[in-house]
Amino acid sequence: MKRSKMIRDTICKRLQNSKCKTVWLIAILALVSCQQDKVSQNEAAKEDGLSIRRLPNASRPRNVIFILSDDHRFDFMGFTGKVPWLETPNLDRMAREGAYFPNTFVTTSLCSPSRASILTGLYSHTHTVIDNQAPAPEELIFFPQYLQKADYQTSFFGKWHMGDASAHPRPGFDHWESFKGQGAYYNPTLNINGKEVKYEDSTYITDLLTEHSLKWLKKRDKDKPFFLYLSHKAVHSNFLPAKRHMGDYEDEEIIYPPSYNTSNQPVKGKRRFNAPDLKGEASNSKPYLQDEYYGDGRMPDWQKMQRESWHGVDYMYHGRTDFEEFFKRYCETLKAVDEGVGEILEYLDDEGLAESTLVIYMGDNGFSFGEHGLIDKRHFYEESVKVPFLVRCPGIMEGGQTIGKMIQNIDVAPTILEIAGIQKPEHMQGMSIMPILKGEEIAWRDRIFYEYYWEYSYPQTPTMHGVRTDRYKLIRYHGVWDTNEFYDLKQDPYEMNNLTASSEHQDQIKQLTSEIYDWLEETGGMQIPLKRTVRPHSGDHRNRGLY
Ligand SMILES: [Ca+2]
Repeated sequence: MKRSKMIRDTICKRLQNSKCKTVWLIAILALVSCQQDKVSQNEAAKEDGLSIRRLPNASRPRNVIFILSDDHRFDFMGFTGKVPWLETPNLDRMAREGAYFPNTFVTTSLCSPSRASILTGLYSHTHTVIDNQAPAPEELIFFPQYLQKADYQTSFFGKWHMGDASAHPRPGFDHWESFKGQGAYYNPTLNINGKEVKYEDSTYITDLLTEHSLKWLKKRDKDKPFFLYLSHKAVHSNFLPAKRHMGDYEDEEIIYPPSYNTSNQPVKGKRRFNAPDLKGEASNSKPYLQDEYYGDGRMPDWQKMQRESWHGVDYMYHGRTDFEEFFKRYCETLKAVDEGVGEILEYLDDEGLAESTLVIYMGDNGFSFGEHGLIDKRHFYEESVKVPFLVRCPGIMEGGQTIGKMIQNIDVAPTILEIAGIQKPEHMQGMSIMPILKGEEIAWRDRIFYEYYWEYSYPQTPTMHGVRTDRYKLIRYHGVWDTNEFYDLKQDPYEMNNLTASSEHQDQIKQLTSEIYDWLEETGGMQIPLKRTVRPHSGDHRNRGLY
């Protein structure tokens, strides 16, 4: 109903401006006559949604290559210096020749919801993909569908991961290569345009996807612009590097985040797994005692509980994984992704396509490596919600830029459509960053909003809504008896001093709370999309194996 209402509102809005009355009359008649017929209504909406409008004065449409990695956090790149020994020469090159956006946020830090937001330009409560299992609703329009209308040749390579069950081709792509769900690092099976192909002999997925992307680029119709969506499985756990990179970082030293060592009291009766001799900043701080660090107005209890679960350092993956091993394998797994980026940039150089091709490198969500004693994503802390975002297009922008503006995954679709000369469809909730890339002064958002919805399979992290300005962050939990969080990121970049009970910040907390509700009301988010449970409690050791 909500989705139908949104599409209806969009059509009504457009009616006021449209010059093409006949088309709109047909759209109205179609809409009125099938009010009771959901299928036909969706068809009408689809027809409406797919009529593109060209931007006035658009320059020649550029080619676009969008490279998405999985669970790559924003600061694990060589040039940021975060991990001193991590080398990513090709991502560094993108930053040097293009722009780096250190304040890029996802609207929901989870694979499928974020992927759906990238592809639709919509918040999770609007596209309703809120977990990693349920398939995307059929009426969603993916932005490459508009590109096809604009005569682009389009292709998809890699991880789709909206709905676990199928790798079949999705709308918007002339050429399709994908796999089911999470896929496999070694010897994968690809669905290539509807046909399954099995690879053997230690074929490594990252290399395979890069190789096939280049093959498609070489065979493309050179008279048409192209759009390539390369969606890596890497660097999702369980991390498996390419054989040539395995062990490269074995002897390096891990630097633990200051908030790693928040508790020395494991859950009663449970063996403590990762209790290392802490190094770096963490070694100077004593472990916080449970009673001093967690509880009312301090750190939320769910955080303490999660420390000792599938997604926490004290019982990670139910005790099957060692933290240091985990950290190093992640960094090694990233190397093949970086090499693939290099091969693609090299191809563009060799073919004289660098000037006319926009290349974006992005992650679908961030990842915690021990901050707050957590691993994984889902929550609204910085390392979970921020993703790498690099963009290069020498034809339209200066290189070597670091741009601090807050951008989001919902901005990808409007941006790519603009560079293709297509006006942003009115239902899209993101904004094109093209003016920013060109150095134009425009009005831009000064805060971002966040949402995450509790999952049956990983019940450690509660439903939450949040808002972040350039200095403050408010996190509000829903459906759980726990403390909210409020941080001054300037004073407290590691988010360890919860100010939710601070008297001097109460007015600000009230104001930001009100802004969260304004956002939800304005964007149709005042209800939680509910999905059928399709899996047992896989990530929950307290209810293991139960359905
Ligand atoms: Ca992910």
